[in-house]
Amino acid sequence: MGVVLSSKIRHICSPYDEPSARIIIIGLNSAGKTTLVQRFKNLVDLQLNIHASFIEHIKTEPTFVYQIETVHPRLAPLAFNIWDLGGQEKTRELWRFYLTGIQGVVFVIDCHDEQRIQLARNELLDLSKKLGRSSTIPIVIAANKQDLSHSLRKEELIKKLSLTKIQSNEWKIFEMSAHTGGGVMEMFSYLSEIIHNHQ
Ligand SMILES: Nc1nc2c(ncn2[C@@H]2O[C@H](COP(=O)(O)OP(=O)(O)O)[C@@H](O)[C@H]2O)c(=O)[nH]1
Ligand SMILES: [Mg+2]
Repeated sequence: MGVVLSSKIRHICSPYDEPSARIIIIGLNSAGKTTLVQRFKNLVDLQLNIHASFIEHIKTEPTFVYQIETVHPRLAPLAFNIWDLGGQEKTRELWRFYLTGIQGVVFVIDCHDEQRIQLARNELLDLSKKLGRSSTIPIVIAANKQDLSHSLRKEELIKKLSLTKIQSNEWKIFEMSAHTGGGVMEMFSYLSEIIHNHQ
């Protein structure tokens, strides 16, 4: 079936009976979605386990349909069930099937790939339409690959993605690097708080 299920699917529900939020991570292929999820898990491991170490190079394979990870950050009000969806052209047509029951979206942008920014913009605006006019599901935009020189910064990205056209959903941009981990915890903390406040 080509469905890649993570070997780490241990719990769709939280094992500690703590509240959890179902979120999807989407964006074009190679934007850094899988690296971002794995970096988040690594940073949480570092918080929780003194024997954990920072993974210098996170290796990823192309995600064909989806992978699921469950992450329990310390001190955050919610755990996350994260659905990391494939971003290839054919797979993007399937995103709409994963929108039911979600509480948040992380849209990852490769800020070093200016050539595909318009394509990413169209997918993002299309997603916000699919979520519906009255949707209050927060969209967080991960402005990824900030460690590379000439990456687009937040202000330019707001213009290039026409973010002001998104009226129904709350959105916020976070500059980050899934490689260095910069900005990653801030984004997930924000998402956790905002979803918690909506509940
Ligand atoms: N320089 C840099 N490269 C990154 C970053 N995040 C991901 N990558 C690289 O981008 C490529 C695609 O990453 P991947 O996570 O598989 O993308 P996905 O298709 O969106 O899941 C890989 O070579 C990653 O090492 C980042 O923050 N900085
Ligand atoms: Mg992937």
